Amino acid sequence: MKKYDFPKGFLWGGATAANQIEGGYKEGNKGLNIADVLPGGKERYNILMKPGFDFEIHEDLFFYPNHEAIDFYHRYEEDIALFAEMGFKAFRLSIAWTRIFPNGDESEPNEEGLAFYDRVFDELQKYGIEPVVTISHYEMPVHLVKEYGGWRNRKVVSFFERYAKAILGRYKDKVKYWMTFNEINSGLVMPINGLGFSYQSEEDKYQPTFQAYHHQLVASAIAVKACHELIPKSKIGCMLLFAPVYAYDSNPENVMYALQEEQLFNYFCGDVQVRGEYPAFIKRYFKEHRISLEILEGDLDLLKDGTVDYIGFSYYMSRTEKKVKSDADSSEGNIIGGVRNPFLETSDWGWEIDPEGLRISLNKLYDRYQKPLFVVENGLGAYDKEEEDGSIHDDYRIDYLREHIKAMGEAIEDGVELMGYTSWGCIDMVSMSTGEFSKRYGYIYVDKHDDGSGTMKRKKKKSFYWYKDVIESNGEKL
Ligand code: BGP
Repeated sequence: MKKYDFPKGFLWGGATAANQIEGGYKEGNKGLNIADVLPGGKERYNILMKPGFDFEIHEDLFFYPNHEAIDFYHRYEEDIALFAEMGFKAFRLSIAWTRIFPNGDESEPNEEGLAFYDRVFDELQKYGIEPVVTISHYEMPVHLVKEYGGWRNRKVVSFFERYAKAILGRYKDKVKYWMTFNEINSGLVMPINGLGFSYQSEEDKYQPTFQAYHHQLVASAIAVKACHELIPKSKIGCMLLFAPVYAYDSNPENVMYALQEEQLFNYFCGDVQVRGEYPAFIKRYFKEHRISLEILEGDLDLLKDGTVDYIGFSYYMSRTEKKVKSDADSSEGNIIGGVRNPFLETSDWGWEIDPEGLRISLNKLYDRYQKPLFVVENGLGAYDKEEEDGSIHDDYRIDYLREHIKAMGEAIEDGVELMGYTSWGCIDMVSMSTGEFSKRYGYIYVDKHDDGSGTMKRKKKKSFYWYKDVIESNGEKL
């Protein structure tokens, strides 16, 4: 097999988010966040994708998988020891905003929450694992959603600033790699997670959404600036959900449509965060949809001063588009839409599997921005089966990851500057879109099930040993 030349110091590791692993949803004075009020199962997907959710907890109707998650809150030592055994160089995690500011609008941070992440970072340091911290990963305080209307409200910028500065200052000697908002562009399809509000009508897709984005982009720039000031040796990135858009065929109408979808979904936020200004293409879109942003004095300077050092992105799938679609074309399950690509197979949840698309994404992003890239999420959600002897042979996961790692190796040969790879869900956890435990990504199995039962016991899958070899050989042994 061809051997790839990954750079020295490449950050191999795994990625998680606080709300999907920690549990302890009321411990240590933690407040409620969006993920805490999302039920598991079928309801969840509808809530994320459809208008009209009310952000209340209905204890009698639903099961809330994030409340316990996989109990990382109490088991982080055991989990980090397992990551160290695999040889992780980096571990991506997020800080739960509501552990630090339970309601989001307090004036002082919550010491118990701060102390928890001190313990986690110290544990990582013990093994020489670099934390890669997402400041906000789909976990806005519910209070900010209900009382302020999420990111639509300008006041949230200051609340976020207080939160970001509190953690940047506190962990300045422990954390070098940061990212502001997880998959910031995903708010265009899942506004609840990303922007902290639920569409009540089609119209909400335009003016309110982009005003909320303006606030969030300003908040991101403030955090980037603060990070540079407080931690001079740090690197702070944006984090995009990147799914390269292919035209369905060579019909120029479809090519143009695919290009526009790519501009809006893949590049709108990144252009602001990387280049420090709104891209030219968005002006026409704003005009056509009667969007007029309220921009305060100084905002545009802030955007210029708060550009990121690297581009973190998640990659799970590509997307294929044509201008006129029928229901029969639909790529059902491909979470960000598009039409079915006849050349690709899909995961059990309908996500199209496309390793070459990762090489394409890396080339597109590097061509556009010439900044270091970091693949901070990628992986296969699959059902795992425990054999009678308790072992788990997840060869399908190994195949998926191998092909994607090869694609990164090819992109590096293409000239792309790549900092690292933290595959998603290095340990099984709650799925973001389904709220299920049975959609598993991990190298480490967790005995926890969709009905909430299970011992929480951790177990190494076959992929655990495979990934350990990959890291040990710096990507030579695939
Ligand atoms: C990304 C999110 C993660 C995550 C992953 C897999 O969009 O940043 O939070 O969970 O997707 O998605 P899922 O859990 O729905 O399979």
